[in-house]
Amino acid sequence: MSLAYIALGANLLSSAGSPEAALAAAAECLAALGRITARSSLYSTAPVGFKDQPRFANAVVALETHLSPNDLLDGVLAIEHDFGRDRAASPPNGPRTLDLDILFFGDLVLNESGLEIPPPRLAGRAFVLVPLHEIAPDLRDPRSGKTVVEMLQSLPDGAAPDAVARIESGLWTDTTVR
Ligand code: PH2
Ligand code: MG
Ligand code: MG
Repeated sequence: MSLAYIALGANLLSSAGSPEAALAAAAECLAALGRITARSSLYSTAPVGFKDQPRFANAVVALETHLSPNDLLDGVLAIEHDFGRDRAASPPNGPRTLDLDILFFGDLVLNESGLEIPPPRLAGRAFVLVPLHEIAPDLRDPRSGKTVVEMLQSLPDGAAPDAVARIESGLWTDTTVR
């Protein structure tokens, strides 16, 4: 059994409805790949990397799973696909109906071309670190040895105050943690 952390993101409408609804529905789908043991709040975040696109809904969940890392990757890519993710239609860092990124898989470090765990840019991304900090502040990046708290403290100052803003959504709150 492994404990994985998965980041959820969306900023386009999908078959599920709003990005917030997509994240709530995607969390239910993730529960079919294991057991969700923790769930951050839902956040509205300023787009990073490609500015000319809507704000994102972001969150992080912890998933206890029997799957291998590659089977978990296949599972999350299938969920992205079910929500209409079209990689060809959008530039890197561009808008998407659903993005599911495996942040951690136990203390595994994986450097495969289609699957890097942890993701190389993790430490610089407040839209991941802020929700992750809520559920796993003391988790360590197995590459750098830094905890989530330390990575968050190392982020450059001066981000806009609303860059990562907690939002209330009944849809998300009702997502089951079993
Ligand atoms: N995902 C990206 C690029 N930029 N910005 C925000 N705010 N949230 C994201 O999830 C996000 C992003 C690439 O996956
Ligand atoms: Mg991503
Ligand atoms: Mg991704």
